[in-house]
Amino acid sequence: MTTIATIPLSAVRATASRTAAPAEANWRVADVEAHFELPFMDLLFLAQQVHREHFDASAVQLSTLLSIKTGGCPEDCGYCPQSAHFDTGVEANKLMALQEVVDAAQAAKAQGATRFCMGAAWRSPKARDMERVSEMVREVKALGLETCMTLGMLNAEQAQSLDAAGLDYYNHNLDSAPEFYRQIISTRTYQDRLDTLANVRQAGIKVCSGGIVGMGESRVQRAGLIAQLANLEPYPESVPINNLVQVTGTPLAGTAPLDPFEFVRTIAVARITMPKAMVRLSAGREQMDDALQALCFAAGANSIFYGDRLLTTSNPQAARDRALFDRLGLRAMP
Ligand code: SAM
Ligand code: DTB
Ligand code: SF4
Repeated sequence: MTTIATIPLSAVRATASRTAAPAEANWRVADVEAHFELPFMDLLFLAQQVHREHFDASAVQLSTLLSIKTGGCPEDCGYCPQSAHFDTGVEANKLMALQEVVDAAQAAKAQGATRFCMGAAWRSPKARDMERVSEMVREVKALGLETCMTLGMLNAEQAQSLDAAGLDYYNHNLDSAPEFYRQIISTRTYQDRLDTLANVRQAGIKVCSGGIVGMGESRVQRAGLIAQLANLEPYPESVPINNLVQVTGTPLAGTAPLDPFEFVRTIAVARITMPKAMVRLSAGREQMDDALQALCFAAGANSIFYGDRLLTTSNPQAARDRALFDRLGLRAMP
């Protein structure tokens, strides 16, 4: 078994103290896996140390999600209730009106969110969509909120126009290790995802990229996902770790659930390998009890989706989250 003495602590230290654009970022999958293999308490201790070097361990960033265009997506992502390939009962809607989006953002701000993430079930935005989503960015930003969008694949020009509109973050997940990816999605490649992330980075927008666990992947494949993210140069500013929300009708419904401690390990390893990133405890929180969420925060998660809906599935009520924060002495990050 790996012990705290045998893992490459020098690598952890080097990573913990580096700046945003590390020339030395080169996590081997085996080194990441060695962290997963640590005794649970040692892994949590390491993750806490790295977390406390860069953050107030009791401050958590609050992002609210809004689905601005739901369902009818041409992609076949095996986890997703919004794919037109699967019968999940999610209706296909058109792009939401600007005022509806602004109203939702205002409500999110009133609840205490600092970032507003707008998601569309597109393969990629069409030219006619770009002006409308850019307007949404400008108006939401004018409310004093950070803005994030997730609209599918972007080319360089689209990324530049979102940057010009003032977009702060673009979310585009790698989702899984490259070796596992083709079992989950056939309509776009891993390289397509990397190209979108490069276009976003090049345009000067901050990168939000993470993945989903609990899809039947192996531990090495979870390590493979984290290594891919950590080796991006620089690694993403924001890293959502989603636990698969199983939706009836999707091919992944019925997958054996992940051991909750393995989910916590994934958070800890993300924290250790991407020390300055916001690591978001993302989808799947509604299915977790308070004690498991507390362990995720202890492992270095410092961001959540806040508000009673994710995109099409439910998320804990804001009041439940506020009560949990009170019990744990957590504070919303300003
Ligand atoms: N269509 C865009 C795309 O795929 O890039 C943006 C929206 S898509 C729903 C955003 C992300 O949500 C996916 O990359 C995936 O990581 C996550 N997601 C979707 N369905 C999920 C589920 N059932 N459980 C957990 N995460 C999910
Ligand atoms: C991310 O990594 N998770 C969010 C956000 N980015 C867009 C989406 C979770 C979706 C969960 C399934 C649903 O509600 O449809
Ligand atoms: Fe479409 Fe995004 Fe869902 Fe894939 S994850 S089916 S691209 S909405």
